[in-house]
Amino acid sequence: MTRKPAKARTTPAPRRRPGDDPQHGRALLRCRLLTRLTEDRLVRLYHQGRISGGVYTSRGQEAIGAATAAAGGPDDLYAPLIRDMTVHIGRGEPVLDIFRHYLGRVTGPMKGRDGNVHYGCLARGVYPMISHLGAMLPVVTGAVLARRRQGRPTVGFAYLGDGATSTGDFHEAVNFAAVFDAPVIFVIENNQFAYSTPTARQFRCANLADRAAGYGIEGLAADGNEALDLFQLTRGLVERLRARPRPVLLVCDTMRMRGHGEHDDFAYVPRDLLARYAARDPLDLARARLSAAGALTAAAAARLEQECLAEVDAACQQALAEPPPDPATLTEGVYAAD
Ligand SMILES: Cc1ncc(C[n+]2csc(CCOP(=O)(O)OP(=O)(O)O)c2C)c(N)n1
Repeated sequence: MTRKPAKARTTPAPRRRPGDDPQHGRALLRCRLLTRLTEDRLVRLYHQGRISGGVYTSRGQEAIGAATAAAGGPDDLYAPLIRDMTVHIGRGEPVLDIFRHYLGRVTGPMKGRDGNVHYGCLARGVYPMISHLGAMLPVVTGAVLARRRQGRPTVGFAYLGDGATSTGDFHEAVNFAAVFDAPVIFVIENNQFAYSTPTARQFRCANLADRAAGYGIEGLAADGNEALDLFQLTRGLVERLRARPRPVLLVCDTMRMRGHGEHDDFAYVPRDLLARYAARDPLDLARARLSAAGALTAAAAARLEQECLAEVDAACQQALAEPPPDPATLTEGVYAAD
């Protein structure tokens, strides 16, 4: 019996774009996926009344933290804000510790004692934030200068939203960093709204990167939803700042796809604006790009999602089973013990 010749495979040849890097591309996707699944679970816990405090998600802007967190070295400093869970995860914060912290568990990184968005890990160079807009910017600037005096080639990453660019702290930190050549990347996440205030009511310049000239520094405008391009750009920038220390404004265009927090129905956000950015969802863009480059099959994408979901499930269940702090220890850790 004669066998029919096997049909020629019709899979299209991979289309690589400049900057495609399968290994980093998959790692960045994993970071964003873990973040999205973690935040989805936190939103559910919030609506179940199990979280005291608000939940402010990064939905739609996950690429910025993922790309910039991956671009730094082990001795660099990061000051993420409420929407920067990809920075925490990208710098190595276990998802388990995030659930512990949001649920106020004694086992968490802050021992269940601080507001649920105020967490970090100094050992990993990630500062716990405080809520006052702009307040972390001078902190990072000063810390980087201190490191430099110790002979350490640290670069700092200070995150802020478009709204925080209207604060005095922003001006003071950027001007101080410019005058003293502090190697700080001010990562401005322009997500089009500061709570209900649109960017048209926040600044007049065409792009916030234009402000850099007034401080005598470099300003870069980037697409905040394309993680791989942003990663390549930031990695190059870090190398340049290590060699020649100075601050840079890195303005990333993106969109806040939810309300300011889960308590906010964001009815004031134009639906066509949301639709425009929904078509450029950073996770969808990443999956499409990796798959076009021949670096992610549909099966591998599904496997990755299953792995991340299992990690989130296990972390959430474990944290829920752990205890809050003992009220008898309330005053412990408030004052320095000598
Ligand atoms: C100095 C100061 N003013 C006001 C607030 C109240 N507040 C908290 S978040 C927020 C909006 C922040 O917008 P933006 O900086 O663009 O960041 P986004 O929430 O969009 O990520 C405001 C007004 C604050 N925390 N600090």
